[in-house]
Amino acid sequence: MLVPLPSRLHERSGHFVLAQDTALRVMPGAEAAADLLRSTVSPSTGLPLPARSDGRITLTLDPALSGLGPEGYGVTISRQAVLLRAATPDGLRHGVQTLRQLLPPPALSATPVRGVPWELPCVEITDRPRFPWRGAMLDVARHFMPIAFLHRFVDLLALHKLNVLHLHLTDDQGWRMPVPGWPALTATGAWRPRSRLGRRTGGLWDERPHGGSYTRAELTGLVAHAAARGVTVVPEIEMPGHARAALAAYPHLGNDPGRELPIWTDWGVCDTVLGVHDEALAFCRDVLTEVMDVFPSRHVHIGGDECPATDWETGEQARRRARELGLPDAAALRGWFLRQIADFLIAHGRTPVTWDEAEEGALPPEVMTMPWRTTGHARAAVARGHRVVATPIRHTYLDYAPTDDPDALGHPGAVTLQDVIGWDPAPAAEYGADASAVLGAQAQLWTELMPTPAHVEYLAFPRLAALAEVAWRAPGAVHERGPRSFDARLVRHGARLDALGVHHRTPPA
Ligand code: TNX
Repeated sequence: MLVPLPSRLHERSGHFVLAQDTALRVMPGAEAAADLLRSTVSPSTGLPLPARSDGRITLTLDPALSGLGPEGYGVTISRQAVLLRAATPDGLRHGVQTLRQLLPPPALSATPVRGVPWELPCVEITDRPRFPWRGAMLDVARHFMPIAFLHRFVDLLALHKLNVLHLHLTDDQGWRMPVPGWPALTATGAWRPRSRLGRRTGGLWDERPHGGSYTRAELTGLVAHAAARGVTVVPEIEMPGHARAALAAYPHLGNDPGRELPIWTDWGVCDTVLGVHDEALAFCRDVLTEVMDVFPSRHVHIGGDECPATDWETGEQARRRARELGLPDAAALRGWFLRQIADFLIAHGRTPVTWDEAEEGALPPEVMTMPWRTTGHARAAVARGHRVVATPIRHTYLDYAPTDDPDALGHPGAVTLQDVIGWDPAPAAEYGADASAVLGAQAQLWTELMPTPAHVEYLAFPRLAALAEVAWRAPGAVHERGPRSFDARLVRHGARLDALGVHHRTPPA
């Protein structure tokens, strides 16, 4: 039934029936959860669910449940009453998502549905997540995604009890966030004249200009929408590589003062990277100052991956900088650059995050790492004292095709549903006493091959539901068979995704 699978679930016979006069008994501190329940369930069911002191659905904060951690909750449904309890508002929110999933799937529809008996099965649930970080990264740089879709995507994350939306806001092909004092970032850097269509090998181009950027108000609105659903928006600004859009807007931030380069229209790893002079670092600090103002998230991602040293090896300024710093070679400038920026964020009370290659440059242990290559890179980062969120390409890159079919959407080299659901983000046998350094797991949706929200949804689901499950469920639950197996629960979950209008794949039975 539920996705992700709860830690403890007892099914009883009978149902609690919701009717026009069913009311919510909302105890102090549970108001936000009650609003979330009403705003998601009333449009489809037509049930007003008013707050009343004699309501039969009780939502209450209960410190007795603090043993379940900051996100745990309990749900008890009998024929007469529903009780949702948690020690925290976040726990209550997860309980609300459980109630939404326990209702018949049409309850998830955005528009009124008639003729469905709105009943909840009698159950006793005690639930808590395995990991505190359960995320999805969405790349809005390669293809711009409308703000309305980001709201919808947050709603979908919350339904799966995922609690982090990692927004990849800048890359070679587009810059999506306005920064005061740097207007060309979005005026110039948000637009490209054409886009490669599909994979690099295809040789096809979409000749339409593509682009877009968010306003500050849209981004703060997204942060608030997400917070009301227990989701933190973690922003990412890529540096010093994957920065061609910024360089197209402000060529003097690069390594050759005389060079003007257009925004990149291809996919892959771009040779042009930020300069290492004071202006380039000041620019990054300026951008991150605005980022910290818009995004309250403790974690701020600064990229750090795929940064070729060609520009620095050939650039006079960069070579001089490397010499002055006593670095062994120009490539070592990456670690130095990221260290300057990481120190800046740490001084402002934030936790920097980088992709794994970056951290080879001896970053301080405060820097959190996303090891995206192999499990070996994850273990190496942990051994160096970093905390990590597991993001291995083989299990979490949902921009790879879901099957080996050569016509399947996504990069070749399938990441199948089984690759996701059969994965343990922190196997005890590998990490031993270090397992607590693994904060969680996250899916990646790089959008080179996803020009529209529909493409994103299709590659995300149902594999993102599987990711949500491995990040939430207790490790022992991998072996659930029968009606509680993931495959069995996915059948009903597909009906939920249908009710939500999500473009999703239906794996063959
Ligand atoms: C590698 S993973 C990248 C991205 C691409 C992705 C495509 C990582 C940190 N960098 O720039 O979009 O591969 O799968």
